[in-house]
Formats: sequence, structure tokens, C-alpha cells
Amino acid sequence: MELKTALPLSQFILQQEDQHPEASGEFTDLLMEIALAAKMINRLVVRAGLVDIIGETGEENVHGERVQRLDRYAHETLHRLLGSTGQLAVLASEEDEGIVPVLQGRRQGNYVVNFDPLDGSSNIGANVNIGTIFSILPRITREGNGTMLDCLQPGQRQVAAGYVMYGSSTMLVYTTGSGVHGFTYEPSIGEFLLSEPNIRTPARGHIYSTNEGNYTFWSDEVRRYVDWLKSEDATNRHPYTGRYVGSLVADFHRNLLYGGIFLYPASRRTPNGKLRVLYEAAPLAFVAEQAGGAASDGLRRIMDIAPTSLHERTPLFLGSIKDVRECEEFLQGRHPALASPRSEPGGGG
Ligand code: P6P
Repeated sequence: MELKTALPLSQFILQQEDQHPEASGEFTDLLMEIALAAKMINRLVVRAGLVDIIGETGEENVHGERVQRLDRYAHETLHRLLGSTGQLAVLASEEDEGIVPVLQGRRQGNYVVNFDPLDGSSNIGANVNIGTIFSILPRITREGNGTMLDCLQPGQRQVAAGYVMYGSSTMLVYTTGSGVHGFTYEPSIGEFLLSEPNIRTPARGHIYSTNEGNYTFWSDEVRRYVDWLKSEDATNRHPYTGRYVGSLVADFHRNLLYGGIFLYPASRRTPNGKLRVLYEAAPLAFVAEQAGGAASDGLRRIMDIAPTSLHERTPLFLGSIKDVRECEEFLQGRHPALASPRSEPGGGG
């Protein structure tokens, strides 16, 4: 079906609902509340330099990271709007150690939302794109308050996932399992308008995104792979171009559209990787797969990981499917290029 662009999000969601009668209207409400929260957060993000909202609250979050005021505002806005829909059993947020109950006195719903309210927030002061990442799951428990069990589900159980990227142009990108669709916020009418219907990521890109400052802490396998990407070999268009913003949503979104691979490997500094399964890796893995890409921890599909704690971290290799598969072959020691004597780490690939 040819999708008209400039369609408002609310009408697009209704259209999708008509096409997928099995999809209950319940998580449609959640998507609309996420869009409303995004508009409210966007209003402050774009004024961050003008209003006294940049800077730190003086607190630290569960990860020992200093909480930026906009982080807190984003968390509270999403909790208040989503927690009052009556559609949720429980939430989990990067900003809170434990599960986040729905608002007092609200009806218990059938869904769970795991979210990172403002990922990349350390970039706020430098006007670099930052983002909200969300994952919607069906509850597992039958009734009453949702529990940790409802949050700790593998990514393959997600019914919807996506992100908002705040910047020069604020975008909402999401999937409900029927492709990936991008909406651009038009502040003059306060609407997210369909701008990128049916996003497909190239099967192979020529961009790699990683923090090479961690090179010395990486395993030999990771070093061999990145060195290989940087080697000169016209047959596979190497060297790839390095692009790294240091804000997951910005790096992911660019690679989703242009192709390429994002890597945040395990290292001696971060033995389990840095990024979190529930509200970073799993939702972006759902989007990547729905766009024809792939997401792996080097051995397993990210969407198959059954997390045992809310803030569990994972190594993350995410993006164009051919690049992710080649990366896995290097990490598992079975890529043909490893037979070359030049494949030793630091050997120029
Ligand atoms: P590093 C931001 O702090 C974040 O959580 C992600 O948005 C980003 O991809 C990653 O960490 C950057 O980490 O260690 O390269 O600064």
C-alpha cells in the first residue's frame, strides 16, 4: 500500500490498526502518549541553552552517572503520561533502580514499557542529538500490580519499540512488527508527520561506529575486526568510514538510513558491554530487524537474550545484516580473512 507522507502520526496509527485488527487499540494509546511526552521533552531540549534546565541535579542514578535535570524531567514526564493511561501494569526506566509502578489508583493494564528517558544526556550541553528509547511488552502476570517478571522479557516478546531523536529536526521512529516508520515533528502544528515510511536499512554499509578510545581494552577478536574494516582493500570497499557521535540514538539512526555497523563491545573496562538490554539494545534490535538489519551480542541474537536484571548490560553489534554477520564471524574466529597473516591485531587488517 503506497503510504502518503505528511500523514499525522495519529491517523497513521489508526490506518495501521485497520490493517491489523488483531492489534488491540491499547498500545495505540501508549504510542500516542509517548508522542505527547516527546513533544513536551522536545520543547525543553530545543531551549536547553536558554532556560535553566541544563546542568546536574546533584544526584546520581543507579549507574553512578550524574543525573542531568532534563533526564529527570524526561523520566517524570514519561512516567506521568504512560502511568496514567490505565494500559500499563508496570514500567522500568534507566533512571530508577527498581520497577516503576503505575500512578496510584490507576487501573492495571495489559502492557509494560521499559524506557531510557533521555539517552546520551551527557551531550545535552553541547547541543548534540539525544534520544528517548522505548520498548512495549505484553504483561506476563495475570492481575494486580505488575512485577519485575513483566519487565524481564526477551526482546522477541516486544509488541512495539522505537525511539525519539531530539535535534535540529526531532523524529519519532517506531515499529509494531509491521515495518519501521519515521515521523518528523512539525512544531508549528504540534504534530509528528510521516516522513520516512517503511524504512529499510542497506544490507551492507560502509560506516563503522565505535569508541576507538577503548581499543586497548578490547579483545583481540574485536581489534582484528575493526582493523580489517580500516584496512585498504578495494574489493570490499575498505577502509570503511568512521562515524561516532557518542549518542546511541544519533549513531543508530544515521546507520539505519545509510547502512553500517554500530559496535559497543565488551572490554576490560566494561566486561559485559556498556549498553543495557531492556531499554537500549532490545528496542533498537527490534527496529533494526524490522528494517532488514540485525543485532547481536557477538554470539546470540539480541532479541533472544532473556535478561535477569533490569539494568543488565550486553555487548552490542547492530546495523546492516551483512556487516553484523561478518563481525560475528570475526568474533567467533571463523572469518576467511583471519587466515591472512595480516590479520593480527594492529597489523593493519
Ligand atoms: P562512550 C551515552 O552515554 C551512551 O549511553 C550511549 O548513548 C552511547 O552510545 C554510549 O553511551 C557512548 O559511550 O563510552 O563511547 O562515551
